[in-house]
Amino acid sequence: MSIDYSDKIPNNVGLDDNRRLQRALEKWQPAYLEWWDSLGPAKSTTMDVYLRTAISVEPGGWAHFDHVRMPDYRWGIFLAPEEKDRRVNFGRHKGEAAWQDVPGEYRSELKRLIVTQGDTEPASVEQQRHLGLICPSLYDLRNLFQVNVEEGRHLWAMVYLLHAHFGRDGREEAEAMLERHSGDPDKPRILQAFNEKTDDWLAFFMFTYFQDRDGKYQLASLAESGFDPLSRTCRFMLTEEAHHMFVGETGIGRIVQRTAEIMAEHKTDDVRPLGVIDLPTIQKYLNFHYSICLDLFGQELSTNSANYFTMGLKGRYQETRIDDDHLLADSVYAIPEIRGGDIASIEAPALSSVNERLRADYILDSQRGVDRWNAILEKAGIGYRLTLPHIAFNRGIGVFAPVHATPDGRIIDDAAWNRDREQWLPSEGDRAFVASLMHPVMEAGKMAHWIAPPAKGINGQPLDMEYVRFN
Ligand code: BYC
Ligand code: FE
Ligand code: FE
Repeated sequence: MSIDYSDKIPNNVGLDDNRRLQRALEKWQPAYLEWWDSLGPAKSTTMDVYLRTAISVEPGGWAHFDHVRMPDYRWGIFLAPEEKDRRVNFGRHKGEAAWQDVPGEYRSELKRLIVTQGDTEPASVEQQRHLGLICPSLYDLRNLFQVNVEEGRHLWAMVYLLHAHFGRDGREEAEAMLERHSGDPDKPRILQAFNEKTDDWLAFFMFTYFQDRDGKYQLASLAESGFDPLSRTCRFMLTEEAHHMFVGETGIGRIVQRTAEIMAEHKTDDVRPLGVIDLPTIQKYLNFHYSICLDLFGQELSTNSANYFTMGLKGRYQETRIDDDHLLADSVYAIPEIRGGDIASIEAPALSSVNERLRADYILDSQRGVDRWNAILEKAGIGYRLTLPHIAFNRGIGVFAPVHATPDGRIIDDAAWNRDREQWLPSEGDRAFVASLMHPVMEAGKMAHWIAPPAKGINGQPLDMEYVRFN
């Protein structure tokens, strides 16, 4: 199905035939644009950016590349194609036809899931607002804006569901999405990781590697939903998520590569005076971003998530490929607990542990990129290795929240934590050092000194193409 960009709101949901919904969304649109102007990418209004836009939602057929004036970008509403005879695939309603309308008895749970998901999208744009001013290259600037416009569209996707299916409450929730702001002391974003600062490009790449990957796992679980419009929306969003994680993985890979080259060339670990980011600082950023993202999966034992599962609203990762009864009535799952100052494991009802299971899937996936970064170090003959810290390290949600643990998983007391935390998490000095490297590089084909060039350009274009033009 192709998408008509002459519409005020490009869409494949038949907005033209639904005047009420169209009017509601057209009313929300100016507030959105005002938000984008004031809290979206800073100073981007004079730029033409080589962006990928969706022109069709069919698999493989939707990517169109062109220079777009940032203020002319058109956010639209796209759902993945309808799957014929789709069913609810898990929980109490397993086997029933998937719902096209919100089941009345699950209205508030569904709304909460959609609001929580929606809230993260504009939050990330706010967190990344100033990065364009200090971009390491036009290639990277373009990638930042690509991520930002897609996160903006993800907000549109959730706002569409709220307007189309939740009446007056939905409209109020849609407005509130633009009223909460990342880091706002009075009206913060819902999930803590979306209130943290993302002030430099090392943080940005860690964000897109780790935090967008939480997006992948949460969206994949929501894509299993028995509420079909949510499933279809999330399935389309997932096609965009891959690029966000690519930006993160290759971004960190390029930083690691540059540092490794300088270390090998000068035969030293002391690379800060040589203008690149030392590996221990990269490890500290990794520790921070990974640990705050583990919190995004919620508590190990969660009645909320058990209910979402039983109700058929939110499944497990790739639910339909799992070989079990999809009811989880009697099965168990191992979850961590603290026993006598040590970390142990107990069996818990699998139904209450779906948050923990999703976190475990996420951890496995997170390791893959770390292995690839280490392969870069190995190839350069550098002995240092990056690692994911222990699951107990620096946690704010769940069983580990009340304790302190080292990156290798030893429980320690407050005094030890306060003494050593700056060895494990970025200190103000570390952040100031990274910030000192962040000078904008805006000449086509040029790269900041602290990062290697990417292996190839966007969409088969040369690296020295003008990915962003200035008017
Ligand atoms: N921060 O029952 P529990 C993305 C609260 S990222 C603050 O364990 P539950 C993106 C919780 O609300 C994907 N509070 O948790 C990435 C509950 O409160 P009540 C975003 C937290 O309900 C990059 C209480 O603690 N999508 O798309 O299972 C760029 C008990 O918790 C946190 C989603 O998250 C936290 N981290 O919640 C752009 C999907 N964790 O009931 C975009 C939608 C828990 O005591 N959300 N709490 O008042 C959900 O599926 C679930 O709500 C959660 C876990 C995964 C967040
Ligand atoms: Fe998103
Ligand atoms: Fe994303």
